[in-house]
Amino acid sequence: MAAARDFVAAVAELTGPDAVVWCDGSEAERDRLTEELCQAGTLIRLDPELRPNSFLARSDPKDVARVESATFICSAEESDAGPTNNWRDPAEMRAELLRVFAGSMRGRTMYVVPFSMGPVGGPASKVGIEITDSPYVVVSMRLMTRMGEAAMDQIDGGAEWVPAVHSVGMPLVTDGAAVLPDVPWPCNETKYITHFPDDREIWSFGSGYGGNALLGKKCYALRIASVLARDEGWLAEHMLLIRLRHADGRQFHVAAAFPSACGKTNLAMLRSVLPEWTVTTLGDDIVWLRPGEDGRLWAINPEAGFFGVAPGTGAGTNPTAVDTLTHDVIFTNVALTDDGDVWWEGLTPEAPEHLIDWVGQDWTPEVGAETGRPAAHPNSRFTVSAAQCPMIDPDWDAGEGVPVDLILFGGRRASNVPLVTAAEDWEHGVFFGATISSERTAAAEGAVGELRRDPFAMLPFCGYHMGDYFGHWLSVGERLGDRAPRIAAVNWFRKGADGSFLWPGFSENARVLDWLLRLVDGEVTGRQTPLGVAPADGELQLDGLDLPAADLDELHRVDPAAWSEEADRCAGYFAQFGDRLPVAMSRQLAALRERMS
Ligand code: GTP
Ligand code: SPV
Ligand code: MN
Repeated sequence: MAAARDFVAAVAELTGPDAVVWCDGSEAERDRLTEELCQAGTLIRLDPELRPNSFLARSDPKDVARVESATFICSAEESDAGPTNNWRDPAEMRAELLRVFAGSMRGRTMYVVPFSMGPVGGPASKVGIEITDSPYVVVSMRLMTRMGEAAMDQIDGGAEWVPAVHSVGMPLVTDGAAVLPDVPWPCNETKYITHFPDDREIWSFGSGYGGNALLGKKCYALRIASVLARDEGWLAEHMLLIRLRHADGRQFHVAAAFPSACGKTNLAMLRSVLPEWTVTTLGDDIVWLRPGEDGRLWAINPEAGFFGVAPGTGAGTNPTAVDTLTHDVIFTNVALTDDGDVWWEGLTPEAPEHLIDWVGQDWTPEVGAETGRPAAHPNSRFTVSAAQCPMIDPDWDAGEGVPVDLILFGGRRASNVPLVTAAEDWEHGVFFGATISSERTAAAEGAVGELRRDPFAMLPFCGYHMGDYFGHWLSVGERLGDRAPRIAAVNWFRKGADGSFLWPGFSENARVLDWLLRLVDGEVTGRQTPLGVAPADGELQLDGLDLPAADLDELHRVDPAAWSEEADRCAGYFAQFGDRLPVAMSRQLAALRERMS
């Protein structure tokens, strides 16, 4: 407790805010902050009838996504960050942070935000304190985590906590004591999203957006937590989590790792086209998994809300998300309608006749067509409490979590990767995870569409050496033995010769889950392919689906020549891990090569 207060005092001393406010997480506090944010022009209150208690924020156009190039893992040894992370010497980074944070909150209020990842006091939960000069971050953290007094009580009661310091990096008082005007979305060209895994500490400077600023999410629940998980024998993963109940009473839990903007929120809110299955949502982005006393792998969602991609979310693709967003939502970088509501590409088939786009300019479908500018930024997002999702699972808040039966890995692959392949065993499944590649999306800066390797969908989120991380997955599997969940690879994004998706996706994905769960239960056996186990003829339930036989063949096709090239690329990728690549992964790669020849 003293440590927490000393830490807050030290950060205040360094950053020089006008005031320090300890947040209690109350509704009154939220109302006060949103009112202030509206006054400041950061938030626009949406029409209270159409979208009660909801707001629109427009970020600085230079602060719209995670900045992977400015994300650092500052472990004592460079080799512990590994070749897939940016590393900085911790002492050098601390010196740089002292420099940029010095006076960075002048003229602003510093908020102290205690939060719990996982239900407060739960056996797998962890606490932290985010210190921030962004009230937008405070109201977002209130939706995304269990924030406020109850979390602080845990810290006061002696729970280990992670300090997480955040500044938008735009003081309102200069070194020469001149007072500057504020802007709706303060940020800084210089950005540092830094992690000190040895000290379990997070410092983030210069951005107010998403995972750069809501430090409980990627920084804590993935980068720092993956290190804790390595040391303590569990897994911190970029996964969704759902429960599927069969009409006959059986139930299963499925976790799935897909890269950013590759369909986790959609699958998390799956409305099954197969009437025998009912899905409920447990989480859409992060899952903490630990071997339980019964030898099974138990999962919790450490978050309390959804920070979901808006574009592409509509009644046809994700009706549950649409129904979740009817009130108490913070939208960021979507378009504003003339009646004070929001819109984004894909919300409805046709755009309204007039909008204010995400940069605050007039937008019409004609302007959009002429300029190619979307009305909503491709990485525009909604922030909303999970509790108001109409299909949230009754146990989503349960501290002990749920036992996992099936783990999926997937990415966006226009070619080569079949619709579904089950792994032979855990080691083969770890190889699936280690070899995920995906076309880049707008969730991070960089060229959209470019194919990149994204092992376990954790490339931007693993807090230590990726080779060691593969090894850690293998060791967890050894511990679970025959109680380990089944693992499978899926790809909803394979395209035909005309460039359109072959698989209808969305609610139809239930057909793939149905086959996999029947495989888990021994009802079907599948057929062997050079990649693993695929549905045998007739096993995939396709009734009611208008899918040409040729498309189905293409969805399942395994092209040996293309896969030999995949294997070469994979070998090139694995080479960077040197002797920290587990032998099991080289063995799996060699086996794949042999099956392709
Ligand atoms: P992060 O929040 O960034 O980690 O991503 P996420 O994986 O939760 O992303 P989300 O579910 O919001 O993915 C959004 C994008 O995936 C949208 O463009 C959707 O249209 C697309 N998408 C989701 N499911 C499917 C599917 O089954 N088929 C196709 N073709 N697209 C899909
Ligand atoms: C992702 O990019 O995977 C997200 C959004 O879930 S952010 O929180 O910004 O990282
Ligand atoms: Mn994510």
